[in-house]
Amino acid sequence: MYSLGIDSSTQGTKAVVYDAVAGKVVASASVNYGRDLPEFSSPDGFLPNADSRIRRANPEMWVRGLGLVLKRLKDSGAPMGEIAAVGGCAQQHATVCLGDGGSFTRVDCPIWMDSSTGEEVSALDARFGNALRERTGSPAIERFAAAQVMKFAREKPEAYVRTARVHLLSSFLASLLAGEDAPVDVGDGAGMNLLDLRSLEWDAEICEFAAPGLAAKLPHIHRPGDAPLRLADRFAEFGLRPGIPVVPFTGDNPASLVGCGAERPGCAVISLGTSDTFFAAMPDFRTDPDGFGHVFGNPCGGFMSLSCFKNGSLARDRVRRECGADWRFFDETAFDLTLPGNGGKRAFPYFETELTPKHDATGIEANFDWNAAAPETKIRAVVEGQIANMRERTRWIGDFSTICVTGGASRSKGILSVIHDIFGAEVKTLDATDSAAIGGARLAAMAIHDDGGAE
Ligand code: XUL
Repeated sequence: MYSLGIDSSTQGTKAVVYDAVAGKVVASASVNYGRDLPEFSSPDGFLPNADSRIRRANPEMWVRGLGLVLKRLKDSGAPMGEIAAVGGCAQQHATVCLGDGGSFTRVDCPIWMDSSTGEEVSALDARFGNALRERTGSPAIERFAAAQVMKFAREKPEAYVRTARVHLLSSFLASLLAGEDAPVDVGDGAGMNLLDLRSLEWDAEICEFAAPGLAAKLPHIHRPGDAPLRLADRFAEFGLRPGIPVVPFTGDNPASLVGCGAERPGCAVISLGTSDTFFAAMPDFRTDPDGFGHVFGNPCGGFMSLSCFKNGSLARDRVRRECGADWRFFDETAFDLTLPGNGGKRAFPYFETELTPKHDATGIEANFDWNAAAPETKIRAVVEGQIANMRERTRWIGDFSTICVTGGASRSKGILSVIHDIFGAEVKTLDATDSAAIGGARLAAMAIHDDGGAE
């Protein structure tokens, strides 16, 4: 008995068919928005904009990504008819606005990379101050729904009024699969600045301050253990069995926590993707005193911590290209040619406005002559800069003797050795790099179990 896990990430959609008993992926497929859906003019998964604070995408691209990945999975001969439940996740914080008939009332949805809501963040801060962190697990954050919807309602009041439902991308995709309005899960829902993490209810006061009538436009909340939805008939087209459980989708980071088997406290996870993230299951509710990190719901119950670094894999790729290096050189050779510590040479890539710490998009900031340095020196300097910054900014989460590293860049022996050196921890990787999709599939497998089947 298999489960299906879907991950709608920044740069594409992935799907895995997972055997939860054997703990392995039996089939997979992927779609890259830049290569496979060029008609959306989003080579990196968002519409290019000269203002690096504005990062938006056409939601139709995510709908097409879902259909295409299922078609590819079916065409690859995956055992679609033996799939007993569906789960999944999406990039966090992207909001999708729907009118009464389900049409989009906003065709340029802000994604997690958007940081154009400085004014709204100041207004939330001025009104709620520290209470926002205490109630929702995070201070006012540019990419979160409260600030994003506040801006939308202010700039496009007529479109906001026509909006009947404000979904996260995760709950929107689950709605498509179920053919009915899906709830927001507590993992992804916590990344909105709207959810009271103690009561697991929408905070009526913050919602109303963000935009008039917002609470009524939000989906209901799915708590760990609530009943799943059911797959809509039209997915029979892909060989799936209508009526199988669909577990409400969560965010890609909460899903990765489960995909790495780190849903119980003990092991931290570093996910190296478009964003680099550091997270761990949290036994108690504790917020970042410096205000950069977040507390999210853990889809398996309780909480998780998370710190997010925006200049992740796209920054590494840009440095690699600027160095004229291939991936083998970037992932391995550069680290064989240099020593840990790099003789004190360190560089920080700020190609996108950074979240942790807050920093404008100024490009490379190095403590040595960047242009004159050898490629291997630049590469180690950037990787050590990224990981040292991560270490400093995640001390509030705690010390861990084991770190599970996932995401595309976890294939890099060089990066893994830097994580080991800087965190002083044992470093583990998964056989598959798709921990977010696997996490969705594992959550679905738990629902088969609850449904009377075997995990
Ligand atoms: C987490 C965050 C990113 C996205 C990437 O808060 O913004 O990690 O989830 O998909």
